[in-house]
Amino acid sequence: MPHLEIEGALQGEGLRVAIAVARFNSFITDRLLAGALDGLRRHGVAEDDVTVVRVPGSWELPVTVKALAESSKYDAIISLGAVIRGDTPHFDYVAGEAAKGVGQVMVSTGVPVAFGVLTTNTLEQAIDRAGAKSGNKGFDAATTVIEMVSVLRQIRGK
Ligand code: INI
Repeated sequence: MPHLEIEGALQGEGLRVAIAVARFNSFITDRLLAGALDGLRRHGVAEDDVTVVRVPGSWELPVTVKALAESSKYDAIISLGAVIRGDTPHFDYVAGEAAKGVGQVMVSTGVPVAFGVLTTNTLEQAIDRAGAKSGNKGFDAATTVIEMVSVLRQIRGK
């Protein structure tokens, strides 16, 4: 059956991207940021078109992402953080709110936002996902937003 298909292009030329990155667990998040910057650069996003915003922790990501999305200055936003399980329920609150809040901003504003927040049981699992065994989730977040800008522009007919 003939059908139309929409697929995002991985072409970042001209895109303005903001990255909100948590300083908590910066040993990990610095590597996620490096991966995201590499992913943007390698897909054609100009350095001058990228803004990095540092915030204390992943809890602060939703309100930051909201302000960035509502500013209309960015085509896409990447949120980066690392929430690593400890001995208390704190993990669940921070990880849950970060995921829910960032997701709500994307849906309510229509601006693509990548959830590059690691939620892991151990530091080793976080290291694996920040440039070691399991790739770099910051890099993946960069390609995701570039793809989603393209998908949404096609749907919106822009
Ligand atoms: N913030 C994180 O980004 N990761 C964590 O693992 C974490 N833990 O475990 O506490 C964390 N807490 C800080 C939180 O994000 C806020 O910055 C803090 O509660 C102040 O609002």
